[in-house]
Amino acid sequence: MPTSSDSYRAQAISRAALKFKGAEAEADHELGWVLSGSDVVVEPALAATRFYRHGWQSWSIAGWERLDSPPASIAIPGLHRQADDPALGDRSDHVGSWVGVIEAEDGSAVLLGALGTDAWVSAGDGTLRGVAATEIDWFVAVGSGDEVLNNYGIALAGALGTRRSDPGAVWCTWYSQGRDVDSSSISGLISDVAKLPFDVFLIDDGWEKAIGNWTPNSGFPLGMGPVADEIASNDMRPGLWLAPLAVEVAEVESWRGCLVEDDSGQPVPAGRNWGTEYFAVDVSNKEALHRVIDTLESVVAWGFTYLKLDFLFAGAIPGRRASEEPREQIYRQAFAQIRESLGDDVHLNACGAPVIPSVGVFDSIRVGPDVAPYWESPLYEHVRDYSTPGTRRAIATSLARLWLGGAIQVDPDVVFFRTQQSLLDPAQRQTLQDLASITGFLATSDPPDWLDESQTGALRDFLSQTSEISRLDRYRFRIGEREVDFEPTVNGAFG
Ligand code: 9PG
Repeated sequence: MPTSSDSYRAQAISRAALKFKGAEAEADHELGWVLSGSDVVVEPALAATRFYRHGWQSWSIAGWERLDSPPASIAIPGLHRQADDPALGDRSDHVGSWVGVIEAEDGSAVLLGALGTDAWVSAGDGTLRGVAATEIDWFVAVGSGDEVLNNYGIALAGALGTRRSDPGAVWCTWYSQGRDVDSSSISGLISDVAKLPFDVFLIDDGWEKAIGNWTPNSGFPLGMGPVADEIASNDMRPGLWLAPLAVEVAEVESWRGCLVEDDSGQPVPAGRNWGTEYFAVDVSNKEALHRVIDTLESVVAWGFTYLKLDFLFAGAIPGRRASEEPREQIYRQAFAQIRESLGDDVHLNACGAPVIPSVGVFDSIRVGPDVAPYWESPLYEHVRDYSTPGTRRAIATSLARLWLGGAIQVDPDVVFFRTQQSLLDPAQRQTLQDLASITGFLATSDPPDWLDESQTGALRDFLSQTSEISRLDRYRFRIGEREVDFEPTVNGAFG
């Protein structure tokens, strides 16, 4: 995917038309300017009408919102905590995590983005304000909205490092098997999937004893090692899902003293899933971090070298920890240490993860909520929980985060070819497949025996695609001979 977007470059406003306030220092950057400070303001002479909002973690909203209407918000307060940064839950202004862009009707835009962690950017009265927990560097750029975002991605890679790596084609159990996995069903799937050109066979949620107890349950009586061997002997890379920082109620006792707490010393609930409330491992606590590292090292020793690490935002929720350092800094340092222990050959895929703190440590990151074998859930109408699965919003969010590709491989989640157990129509399936082609991250969960001959053919073509891809504007792309327009998908996706 080209990251340059010369074909729709807007008039860049000049440095003279920008005012910087609150910065301790200012320097030139190849692609803009760098300010240092913990509370900085950029005042462009720009009649902005749109704000690029960037949500905190993989499942949070990302996209362009109109400045003259209130930002999309989560209707049920309790749901906010696993949908976006809990610290921003009561904000009603236009605010996003780490980065914000304001854009005028003619396409001219100004970006303010953190080159560090623990930071927010808000828009008000034609200005951008960045607030951070400590003094950090901020990147400022002018140009078209998409151009400044791409440049921010490049600047981020420079500041935080990049480990962008494409894992090849991934077959994942989740979107067809759910948690219903065991060694015999997996065995059948391995031999079927191996007949197609997949590189990674990923066992998602369902193999573990409990969230917080990362040992195999009774569905895997011989343990996970033999399963990894079976995957490897079928010429695929063994992949495993874990939520290493989440702890369900029944496991809290075993993690006593190792969890993020509130001011009264009680573990802070990070969210609700698996029919239980779950809590968060304090990775600034040495004992806790070592326990997480031991778990991940055992998994690698079993033979799994592609790890989908999920519900990672739990590691960065607000609360009391062993260290008083800012929470995202703690998260980032912990994963730097985890990376160091596991080595460079293990592919770490981040999911439900605070985005910018994951850059430079993870190889790839989920950039939207879960897809689902339906376009939009009827429940969504009432609940407005943007983190809930649904293909339309997954596409809209991932598309709005393509610029991250300059710093980390983006993962838009799996695509569907099946019609069995799916409500997606052909055009919806194609739109999802097109987005995956653009990101280069190719994954599915369709069991080969759910596909008819033509669907299998389409999956094969998808996995061996070589089409030239170029971006025409914010929503339109050319894929080979076809022109693809995501605007109808994105428009109203968060309404
Ligand atoms: C396994 C799944 C899959 C999936 C992940 C994650 O409540 N929530 O907001 C919520 C969001 C996503 C989610 C589960 C719950 O799915 O994204 O790919 O691995 O966990 O349990």
